[in-house]
Amino acid sequence: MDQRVSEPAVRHFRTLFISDVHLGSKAAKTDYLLDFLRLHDADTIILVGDIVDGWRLKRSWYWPQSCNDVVQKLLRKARKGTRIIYIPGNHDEFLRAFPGMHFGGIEVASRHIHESADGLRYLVLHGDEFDVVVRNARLLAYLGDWAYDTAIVINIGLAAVRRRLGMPYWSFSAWAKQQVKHAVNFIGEFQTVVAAEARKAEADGVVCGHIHHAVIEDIDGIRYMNSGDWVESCTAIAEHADGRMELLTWNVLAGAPQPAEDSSEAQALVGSFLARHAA
Ligand SMILES: [Mn+2]
Repeated sequence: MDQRVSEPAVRHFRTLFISDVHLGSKAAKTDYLLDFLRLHDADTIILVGDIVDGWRLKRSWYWPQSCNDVVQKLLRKARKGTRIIYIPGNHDEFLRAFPGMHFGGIEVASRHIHESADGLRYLVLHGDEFDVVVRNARLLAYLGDWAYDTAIVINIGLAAVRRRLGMPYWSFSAWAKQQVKHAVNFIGEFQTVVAAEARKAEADGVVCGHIHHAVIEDIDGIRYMNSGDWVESCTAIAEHADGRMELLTWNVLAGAPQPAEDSSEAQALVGSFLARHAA
């Protein structure tokens, strides 16, 4: 598993999409992500949600040095000129209260339109807002567009109420993944719904996360890309200089061990956020 080879070169991309790291969860593969971030660079890095697992942290604090190292690595890239956009997911929804905000050079946005080098428009979002649609796909298809849009608004509203009451976000996808028999069907439904949303936004494609299932494929003429996760699969979507998209998997540690970075900045940033907003 731990195969170290001689120092590999840093790969540079136009864009990197990373999602579902779940920092603060013991399952987060932070050592693999650190290794990946050290050996991969980009003009723009888009964090597609669930980077920090705020709900897990609220239940019990788990924040080892490697979590600070990941935050520090990203802040350093931002300082060196990488544009970093953070699209919150349901596990880091405390950031959703701050669209348009910048912290440490990182921009927070609820959604983003990414224009690729080959002139295509990609809608970038986390994807949890479609849980309710996937769950009730058949009913909503029957009731039509109005019910579909209303269901999404109600889902967002309910999430806000649960948040105010200190209740965790109820994730349909997490529940559905436990129901193994339904999981394959669920992934297909989710992909279809997200692709339809991209078409509504007049985009050529979509980049999302949330369901921890990395893939690049065409769905009904829409390029559907899911950047996967760093809990199990250790995947990212990379855009080459010419706009070509590639799914990267980083499940072998390649880099040499490195000293821990100065984490005071990362610690202060995360600490102040959680103190104010996840208390
Ligand atoms: Mn999610």
